[in-house]
Amino acid sequence: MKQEKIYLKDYKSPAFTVDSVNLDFNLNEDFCRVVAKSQVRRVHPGEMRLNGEELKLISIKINGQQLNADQYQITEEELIVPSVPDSFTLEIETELQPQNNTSLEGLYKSNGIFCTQCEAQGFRKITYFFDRPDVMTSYSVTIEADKAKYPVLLSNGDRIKIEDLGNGRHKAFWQDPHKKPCYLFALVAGDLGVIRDTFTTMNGRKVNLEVYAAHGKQERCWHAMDSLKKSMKWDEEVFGLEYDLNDYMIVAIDDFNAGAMENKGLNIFNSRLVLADSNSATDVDFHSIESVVAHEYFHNYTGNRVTLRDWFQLSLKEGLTVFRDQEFSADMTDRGVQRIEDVDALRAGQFAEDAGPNAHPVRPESCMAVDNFFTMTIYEKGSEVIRMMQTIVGRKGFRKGMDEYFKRHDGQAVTTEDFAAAISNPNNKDFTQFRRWYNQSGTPVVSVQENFDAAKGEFHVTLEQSCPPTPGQPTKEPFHIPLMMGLLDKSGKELSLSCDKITVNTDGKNLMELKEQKETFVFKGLKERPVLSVLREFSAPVNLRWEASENDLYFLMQNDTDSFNRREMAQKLGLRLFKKMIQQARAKETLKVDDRFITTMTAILADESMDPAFKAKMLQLPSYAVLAQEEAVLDAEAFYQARTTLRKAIAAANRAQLLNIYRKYHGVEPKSREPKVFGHRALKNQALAYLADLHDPEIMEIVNKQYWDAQNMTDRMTAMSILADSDSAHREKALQNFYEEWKNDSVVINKWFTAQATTTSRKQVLEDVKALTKHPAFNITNPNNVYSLLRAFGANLVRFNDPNTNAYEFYADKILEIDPKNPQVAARLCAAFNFVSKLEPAMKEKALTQIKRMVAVESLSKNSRELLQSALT
Ligand code: 0A1
Ligand code: ZN
Repeated sequence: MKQEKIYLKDYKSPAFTVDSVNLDFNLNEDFCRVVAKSQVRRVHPGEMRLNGEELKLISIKINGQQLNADQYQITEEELIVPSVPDSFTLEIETELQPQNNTSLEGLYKSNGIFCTQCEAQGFRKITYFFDRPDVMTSYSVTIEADKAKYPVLLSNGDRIKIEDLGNGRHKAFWQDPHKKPCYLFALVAGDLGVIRDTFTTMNGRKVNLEVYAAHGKQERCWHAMDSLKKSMKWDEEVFGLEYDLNDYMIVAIDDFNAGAMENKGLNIFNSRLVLADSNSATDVDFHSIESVVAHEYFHNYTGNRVTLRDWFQLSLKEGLTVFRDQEFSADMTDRGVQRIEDVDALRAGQFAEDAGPNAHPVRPESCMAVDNFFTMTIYEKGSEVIRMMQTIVGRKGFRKGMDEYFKRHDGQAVTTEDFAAAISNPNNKDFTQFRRWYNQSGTPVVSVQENFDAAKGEFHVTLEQSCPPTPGQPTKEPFHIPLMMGLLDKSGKELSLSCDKITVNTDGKNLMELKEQKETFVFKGLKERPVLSVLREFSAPVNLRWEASENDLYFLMQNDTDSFNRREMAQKLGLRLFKKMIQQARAKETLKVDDRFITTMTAILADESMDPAFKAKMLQLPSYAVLAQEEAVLDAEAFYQARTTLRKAIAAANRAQLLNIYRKYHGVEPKSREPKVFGHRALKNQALAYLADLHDPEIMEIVNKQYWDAQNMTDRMTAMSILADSDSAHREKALQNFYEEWKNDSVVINKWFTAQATTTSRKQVLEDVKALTKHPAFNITNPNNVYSLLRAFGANLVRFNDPNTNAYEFYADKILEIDPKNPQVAARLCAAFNFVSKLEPAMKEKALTQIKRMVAVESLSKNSRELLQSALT
C-alpha cells in the first residue's frame, strides 16, 4: 500500500474532462459487470490517468477500438493510457464482487440490498474514472437485475423507464439532468418498502418524495418524510432555494460507515437516522433525524450544485451545510437551547481534536487518507467560521452574500476563498485577515481584562489573543475575532454603549472585532461599574480566559439578556468548583462542595418562570470531555470523584424539589413530539438521574417503575441507562427484558450496547464490553454495532482510562481486527487515543505501547496509520 501524503499545493486542474457518461450495471449474486461509456475531452496535453482500485478490468476501448495490453498500464491505483485523441469515446468494462466488499465504499451489499457509497473516493472501486470532484459530468444509468430479488432499482435524477427483459430480469433507465462529480453518484437495488408523499415548490412544481426501508419498517419513515418537507420549505423561505428535480428519494441502509450521504436526488442514509417511532426512538433521535435529513437536503445546493474543487476544500460544503442545518434546527425548536447544544458538541469534540495530535486547519494542506477529512474540525468548526461571517455582516448581509455565491458559482467546483469572496464583496468587507480561520489550526485563547475608572466614568475592556501551537504550526498570526457583547447595569438592564470601536451589525448586535493581538475597548459615560457580558451566543470558537469575579458570574447567570451566556456562566462556575475538587481528590483530601453553587441550583429548580428545556441545560454540569480539556492531567478517578460528589450534593439538597419536578412532568403527553414536551421530558428525566445518584432504594423503585411502565423510548432508555449504571437488584432484569424485546431490531439494540458501554459508576465496564463483543447481537462488520459499543466505550473517559484496567490493549486488538475489513470504521475508533499526552506516566506508557503495536503492523491502513502515528510524535 502507498503511504505518501498528498498536498493542496500540488493541485492541478484536470487534464481531461468527461462531458457525459453512460453507466451500465449488470447485477448478479456473485459478480457485477459495469460498462462505463464516457465522452472524454482533453483540456491539457499529457497522458490519461484514471483512478481505479480493486477492479478487474475486462476491456478498454477508445472510439470502439479495443486497446491491446501494450497500449495501457495498470497499477494498484491507476489505469494509464499514454496516448489518446483530444476528444473520444472511452468504453471500460470492469467486474466487481459487491458481495465481498466489507469496506462499505464503492458498490456493496447490505442485508441483500445493493447500494453504493462513493464519497470521498469510492467511485474508483466501481470503474476506472477521473475520481476527483472538479470533473463534472452528465450521467445516464441502466441497472439490470433479477426482478424478484431486486424489484426496486434506483439511481440519480429522473426515472426514464423500466423494461421487463422476460427472463426473470428487468432493467431500469435513469438520467440525471444535472452535471455532478462522481462522488455524488448512487445506485440502490433491492426489495424495499416505501412511503410516498409530495411537496409543491414555491413555483408550484410538484416533487415526488419517497423514503425506502426494509420491508415492514417503512412505517417508521414518516418522521424522516416530515423532516424532508420542512427542510424543503425552510430552504425556500430562508435562502430562496427551490428543489431542482422531479423526485427526491431517501433509502435507509443498515450497514453504513457514516450518518448519511447527499447523492443527487438519491440520499442514502444509515437506518439509525431514518427509522423512528415513539416506541423505538428517543426525543434525541427524532431531533437528530430531523437535522440530518435537513443537512443532506441542504447539500443539494451547498455541495451538489456548487461543489468542491478538491478534497482540501471539504469544509466549503460541510461547514456551510452544518451551519445551515443548525440554523434550521434553531428555527424548528428553540434558538437558545439549540445553540447551547451545538456549542456543547463543538467543545466536547472539536476543541479536543484541535488540542490533540490530529489538529488540522478547517482547510487542511496535506493528508494521507482523504477519508480522514470527515472530522469535527471540517464540519463543526467549519460551521462556526461561517457563523462568524454571518455575525460580521449580519443576517441580511449574509443572505446577500449567499445569493452572490450561487450567482457566481452555480454548476462549478470551487474553493473556500471563492466562498469568502462571495460573502465579503457585496458587503464591502475585507476578509483577508478573517481567512486565517481557514488556514490556522488550534483553538484561539482570548483573555479579557476589565478596569473601571470611576473618576472618568470609563470602563476599559482589554482583549488579548493567542493560539497554542499545533502540529506543523508552532506560531500563529492574529485572528479576526467577532465578540458579541453587552454591558448590564446593577438591575440587569442592558446599557446603551458609547464606544467608538464597537461595530453594530445589521441585526443590531454589538461586536468587539478583535483583530490585533491586543486591543482595548473604552466605554464612556458610565456612572457606575457595569457588568460585562462577552462572547454572547458563543460568537467565536475560542477559549475565554476571564477571571471575572464570582459575584459577576452569579449575576450574569441570573440576569444576562443572552440566554447562551446565562448557561455559560453556570458552566464556568461549575468548572471553577470542579477544578478545586479535582485538586482535592488528587491530593487525597476531603472534597468540599460550595454552598453558594448548591443554593443557586436550588433557586433554578424553583424558578417557575424558566423554560423547562433551558432549565435542563442550566442544571447540566460540565462534562468529562470538558474537564479533560481544562485540566492538564487526565486523572479519571479524580474527575469521577469530583463530578459524582457534586451531583450527589445537589441531589441531596434538593431531593423534594427534584421529586416535585419529576412528578409534575412524568407521564404527561408521553406520545407527544412537540418540542415543548421534549423539554419537559428532558427536565424530569434529568431530575430522575440526579435523584438516582443518591443510591436511595425508594428512588430506584421509581426508576424501575419508569422502565417497565414507559410509554416512549426516551423514558425507557433513561431508566435503563440509570439501572445499567447502578448495582440495583433491578438491573439485570431490565437489561434482559430490553434485549428480548428488541433483539431483532439492530437500530434499537445499539442503544442497549451504548447504555452498557458508557456506565461510569460500574467499575467492570471493560469486562461488560468484552463480553458484549461476543454476544450474538454484536456483529463486528456492522459499523453501528462498532460505534455503539466500542467507540462509545472509547469515549467513556472515566472507564477507558481507568488505571486499574488495561482497556487500551483490548481496544487496540479490536482496531486491528476491524482495520483490514473496514479501514474507515477502524480509523474512527482511533480518536480514543487523542488524550495520550495528558495521561499520567504509567497510563501513558500503556497507551503508547498499544499505539506502537498497531503502527508496527505493516498492513495497517493509511486511514488508521495517519491518525495513530501522530500520537507518537
Ligand atoms: N457527505 C456526508 C457524509 C459522508 C462522508 C463520508 C462518507 O463515507 C466516507 C459518507 C458520508 C454528509 O456530510 O452528510
Ligand atoms: Zn454533509
